[in-house]
Amino acid sequence: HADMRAVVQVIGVASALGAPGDGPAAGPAALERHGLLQRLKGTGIGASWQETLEPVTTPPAGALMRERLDAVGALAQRVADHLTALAPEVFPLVIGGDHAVGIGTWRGVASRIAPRGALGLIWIDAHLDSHTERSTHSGNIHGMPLAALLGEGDAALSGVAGPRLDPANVVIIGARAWEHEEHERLTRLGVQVFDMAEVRERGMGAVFCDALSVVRERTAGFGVSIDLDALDAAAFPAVTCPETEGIAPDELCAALLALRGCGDFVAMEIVEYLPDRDPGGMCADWVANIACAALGPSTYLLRAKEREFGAHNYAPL
Ligand code: 6HN
Ligand code: MN
Ligand code: MN
Ligand code: MN
Repeated sequence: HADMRAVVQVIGVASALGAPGDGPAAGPAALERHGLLQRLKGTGIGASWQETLEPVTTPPAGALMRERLDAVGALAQRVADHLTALAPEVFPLVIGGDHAVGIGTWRGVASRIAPRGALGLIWIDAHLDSHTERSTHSGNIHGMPLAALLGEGDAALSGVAGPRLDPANVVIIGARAWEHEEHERLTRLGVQVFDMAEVRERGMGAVFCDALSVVRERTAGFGVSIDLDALDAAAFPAVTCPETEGIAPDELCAALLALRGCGDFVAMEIVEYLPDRDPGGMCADWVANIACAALGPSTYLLRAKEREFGAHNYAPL
């Protein structure tokens, strides 16, 4: 089924291990049913649904933090290994699941490009996701993945194989709800945060352009992690932790079009889709719009892929 020559390969991670409820585990299957892959192919790119990974063990509700950290860490390691094993020319699109899957995604992607250099990352989120198991208020591990990627917190998460992110190569866009400990951590580490006040003041396009220069400056490639709760809760209610006053979905899509010109854009992740809160499929349509905005064809990307596959051995057009 998986077309090995497809450039974009979708990897679902049907996990809610990091979330307070089990809803996000149903995200990949719901988006697949709603036609995400067909929408991607409809833009003219080669795309296939490569695999959907699931947790091997799911601790019961109310399990101890130790048990939950180990379960999330084990899944993250499997996601990282899975991405590392993909052919080098593949562009992975990871579909969550809650945002804790990002620990696996970005350690795996960083390993893939390590021979060429460091990874940059744009983290689009209403939250900062920079707690550790010691600073968390809620106890939910999806509030911790960015800290873990930066090397902070329990070894089950921060010790997943692969290079740590360098804080200088990471930016957050759209933040508007955080606890002081995670904000202090990011300030200490020097991660640049374009919060929602700045997005409103300067516009999403201008902020995204600045974010791109930061994550591309000292790196061999960069990725984009989209937590759908970055979007305004009124327009996109289908997430676990909805927050008002967020980014408008069409505003996000418009900004993401800039990615089509970036030959060093190496992976994307879309997480926290909650099908239970999307009975009409309106939010699933937005998810497809977002993926297509970022991954649709560009002359730059197609030429780069042609160089790798040979102009006539490459399946997209
Ligand atoms: N997410 N800061 C809050 C917490 O529970 O630690 C919210 C985390 C939300 C995480 O949506 O990916
Ligand atoms: Mn969030
Ligand atoms: Mn609190
Ligand atoms: Mn998040």
